[in-house]
Amino acid sequence: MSAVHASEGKATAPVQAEHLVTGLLATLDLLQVTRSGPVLHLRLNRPAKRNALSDPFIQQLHTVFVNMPEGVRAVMISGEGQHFCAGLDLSEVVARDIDSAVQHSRMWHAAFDAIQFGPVPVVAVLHGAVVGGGLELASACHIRVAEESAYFGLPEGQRGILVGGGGSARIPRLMGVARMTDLMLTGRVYDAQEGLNAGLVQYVVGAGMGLAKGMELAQRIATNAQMSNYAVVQALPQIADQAQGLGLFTESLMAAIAESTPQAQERLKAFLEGRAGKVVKS
Ligand code: 1HE
Repeated sequence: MSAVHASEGKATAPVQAEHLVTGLLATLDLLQVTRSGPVLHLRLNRPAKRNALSDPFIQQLHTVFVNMPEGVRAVMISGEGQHFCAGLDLSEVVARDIDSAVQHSRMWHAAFDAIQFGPVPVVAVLHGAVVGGGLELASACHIRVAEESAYFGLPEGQRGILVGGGGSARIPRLMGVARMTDLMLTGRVYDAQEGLNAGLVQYVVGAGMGLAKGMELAQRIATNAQMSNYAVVQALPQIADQAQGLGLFTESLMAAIAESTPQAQERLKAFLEGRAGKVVKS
């Protein structure tokens, strides 16, 4: 564990017990939303259907990210039941015509863009099946923690469809086009360790350890200066897509904005006065 996660020189506050939120987010029936201090925890809550993503489910996810409660600094997403998410609700696909199919995919894009380019970093805790649209959802998050039970697949090829939730843009940026092509054409399934080796996830933990690890990371992320976190989740993917010259210019602008915030000024001063944590080995 790094020693620089201390906020302005103080030890990280103990994790508060999770409590159910009130208001709009409490009315969402497919998500259970709880809060622990600055961390909002979203549980995909349709275990009988393996958290398959129906239209209302996608809309409810979107609702959370455009109605982020005051003071939330990081989000954790996990799945109830034996699996993180079985992907698209296949029962809804059957009756769709071409116009509504395009609009359906665009609805997923809007929701997952709201996650990736939303106000705060998002940690996904993965277990069991993380397949199809479930992997697309995970790839819209910023940090992915996999329990050993997690497995990753893109069964769209077998179902006669293609990814439509942003997977073709996001997943190759994590694992490369060749690996994604292999998963889609052959139906290959990666286990948690293979997902780690391929760059799909950043952490693998033992059975039942995912939520604790995800919450530890989310709480630590929440202690960073807000503008630094915002710059990481907004600017890094944009810069990666830009030509180098434009990317460097974007970096200069974003760096100047981040370092000019009062939070940054206070943190820099704290280090210089010996009040902040040092960088040490894990
Ligand atoms: C579903 C779905 C679903 C389960 N849509 N209802 N995704 C897939 O191709 C994955 C399909 N699902 C599976 O392979 C398996 O269900 C699992 C490996 C995830 C879980 O297996 P298991 O044995 O624990 O559960 P189950 O018995 O298969 O399923 C339990 C119930 O969930 C059952 O319904 P029930 O009414 O008979 O109890 C299943 O029908 C239901 N269920 N998965 C609808 N996906 C934007 S484009 C994205 C494109 C994609 O995501 S394609 C990949 C779709």
